[in-house]
Amino acid sequence: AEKTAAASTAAARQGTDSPFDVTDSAQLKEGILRHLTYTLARDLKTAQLSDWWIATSLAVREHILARLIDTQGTHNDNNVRRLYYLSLEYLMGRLTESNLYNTGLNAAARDALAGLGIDYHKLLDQETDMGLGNGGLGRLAACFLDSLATLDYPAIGYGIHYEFGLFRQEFVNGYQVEYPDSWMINGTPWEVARPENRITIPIYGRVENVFDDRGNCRPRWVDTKTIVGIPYDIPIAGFGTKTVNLLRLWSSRAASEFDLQAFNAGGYVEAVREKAVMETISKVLYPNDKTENGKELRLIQQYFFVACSLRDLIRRHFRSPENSWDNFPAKVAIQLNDTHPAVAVPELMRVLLDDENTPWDRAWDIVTKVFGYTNHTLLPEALEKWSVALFERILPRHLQIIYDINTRLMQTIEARWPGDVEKKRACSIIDEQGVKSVRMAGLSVVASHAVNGVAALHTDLLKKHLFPEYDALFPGRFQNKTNGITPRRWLLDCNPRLSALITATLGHEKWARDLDLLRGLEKHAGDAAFQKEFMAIKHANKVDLAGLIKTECGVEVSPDALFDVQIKRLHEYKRQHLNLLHILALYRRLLQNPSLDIVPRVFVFGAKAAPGYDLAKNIIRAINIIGSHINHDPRIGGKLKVVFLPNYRVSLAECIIPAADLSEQISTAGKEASGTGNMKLALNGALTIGTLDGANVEIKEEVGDENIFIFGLTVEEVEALHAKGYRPREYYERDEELRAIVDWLGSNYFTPSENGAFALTQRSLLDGGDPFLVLADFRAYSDCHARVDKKYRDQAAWARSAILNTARVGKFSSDRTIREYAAQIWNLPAVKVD
Ligand code: B1N
Repeated sequence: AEKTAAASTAAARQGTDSPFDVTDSAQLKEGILRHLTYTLARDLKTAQLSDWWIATSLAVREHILARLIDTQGTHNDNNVRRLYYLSLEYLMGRLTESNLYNTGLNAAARDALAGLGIDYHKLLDQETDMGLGNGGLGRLAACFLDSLATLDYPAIGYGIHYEFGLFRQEFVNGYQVEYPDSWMINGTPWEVARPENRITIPIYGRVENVFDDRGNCRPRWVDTKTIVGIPYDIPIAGFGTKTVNLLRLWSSRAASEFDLQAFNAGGYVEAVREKAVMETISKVLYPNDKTENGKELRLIQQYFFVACSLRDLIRRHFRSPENSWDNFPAKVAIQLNDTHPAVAVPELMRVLLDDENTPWDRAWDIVTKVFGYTNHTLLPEALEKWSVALFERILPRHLQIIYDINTRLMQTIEARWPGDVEKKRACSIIDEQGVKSVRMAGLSVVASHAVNGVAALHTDLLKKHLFPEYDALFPGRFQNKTNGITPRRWLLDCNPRLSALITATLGHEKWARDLDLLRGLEKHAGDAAFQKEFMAIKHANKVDLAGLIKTECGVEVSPDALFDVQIKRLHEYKRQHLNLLHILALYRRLLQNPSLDIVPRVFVFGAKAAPGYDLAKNIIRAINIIGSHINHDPRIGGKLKVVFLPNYRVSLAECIIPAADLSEQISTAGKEASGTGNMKLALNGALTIGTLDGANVEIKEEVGDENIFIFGLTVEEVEALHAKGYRPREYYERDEELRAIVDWLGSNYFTPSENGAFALTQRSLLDGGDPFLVLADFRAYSDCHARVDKKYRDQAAWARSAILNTARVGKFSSDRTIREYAAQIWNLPAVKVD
């Protein structure tokens, strides 16, 4: 996107305010050239754009690393309390642009590059997304890191340095095809390897009972194999502050001693094979969003990064001579991002009990003081369970400890509800039904002093349906922390035109650190001139997106049409197929009445399906094939276009979101824990069409009923319908149009040479029982879209609502979310770095 003059001025102003030690573009230019020559060994004539990207990143990195050293020095010298965020996923996206904005060096970099004859946007486009996450959960972790640094909270993120992030998606004949994501192929200028901080951890083996010098029988974990973790550090620079925190990602290696042993035994080939197995651990991110498959490698990944991280943070703690286990809970807060890192609980217990000889009660007291747990979903298929047999083979000592935790838990339950077997069954960490397994959610709740949901509705349902017994047992432990998004990446960086208008209108750019200040735009919402400017910016963003659609999909779309956007993982509960049914209905209405007057629409989809999720993949194919059919039908005069942008990812979201008119948030009520795309789209002036689900409920409260399109069954109505017995065929038979389009979908009309191409999707709606109530909500959804259509024709009314969306969603800044975690869960003071 071309930057407007106003945006450049704003950027220039930021440049002068930079808290970093770079003063001007000349200094930056010198750094870029120095790295090009002395780091990359390139001369100006042969340097490729990717070389310039690396050189530019390294030139900026110097200043960030200087601040990183200052920040860590301040934190260490003052022995501050720190947050350690454990997450199996970090969906960082590109780093260069956000680092330029956060350091205030973007204007200087733009100038420096212009002086070198390099196109700034093309240079930034060289960067492959750091896509080490599946979706909302991983992106939330990335937004949290940005807010933690911006608000000067001492924090370290820990995770895995996956060699391959989430797969790259292409479409072939409408089918999703997956390719490995070689995100490091162009280089990784933002990370620093720290082999000197490597950590060695045991795995497998067995537990032996040995007698200590007092005759006590003590368990000892023996005959283990060894994994080495090498940390890679990524600096996290706050916006408009000197704080630079750390994201530390572990890469797995084999231990060299191990090689040698096997080698001496004559097993050279065997040793090399084992080495490869160890290096497999950090190879690839599991691409499943919400289906746990119980794979051994996944449990090893979880244990590997958690064990390395705990040893690392314990080492940090004991680096200060005044520290001991006594003040460990005063200095350490650990947050579990879902149950994926929950092995941290038995691992910290093991360290305390076995390595440190701590008595059980004291060890448990320390554990329950440091851990907090965030739950991100109620979907039963996402709740992690590990078979006891698998757990025992990989982590025999940890399994014993889990049993010991459970025995004490059962005693607590017995004391509270004497003789109540049902309560014991509900609360037990060991699931005895079917294959005996360890329930990681139960383990996480019991071991944490705070458990939180990610939106008000989700937290209520968590207490009411998932954990009612735990809620009764541990009053006050459950809290809500409504998700948020960083306003830096999701407005300032991705939408420079709108950012410039906001800055010019408010007269300052403080809004990027205090998003509630956007309320200052409210008074301009009814102003015709302001509305025109706001809509002109939306239009310009749509022109840009139309260009991208043309290159990516080969489809011509008009920026004057309504851009109707659904971007998120493909999942049955998110109901992309409800959107598809509406598209089919509009198409059919147009075929039956070609002069039908509807607002021209461009339907934009972006979504990856888990590789083994057949229904999700079938829905993708249906949208692709039906979309292409509609796009090529001359009878409808271009009134409908359907595009599915391939390889949806953070950097693509940054192009789509500023150009969206309408935001589709249409999950079955009660199923989407929060959603965060809903927040990003509203912030950029899209109106939401959505159900009363997740954070939509709170978005409605903020923007007001007139500025959002709410439809469909509520949670209570969904529960009642299921209770009385839901029969999708009743809706199908009662509604002529619905019946026609569902039949149409099941016919071979769109795939004349192929029968039953979309049978999977069609069947899920009828014989499959339509578990997510697509047919029940269809009519309300379709009627709601008629209201959207009507409003869009009144451009002044639409503009007013769009402006009010931007003005009123300040609550959804991740800065607010992080302040709440810091105050109510982590008890974490901010620390200014001078
Ligand atoms: O976490 C996001 C929420 O905004 C979304 O509503 C929620 O769906 C998402 C297993 C998950 N919940 N659970 C997962 C991801 C990977 C995996 O292996 C589960 N993701 C969410 C942020 O709170």
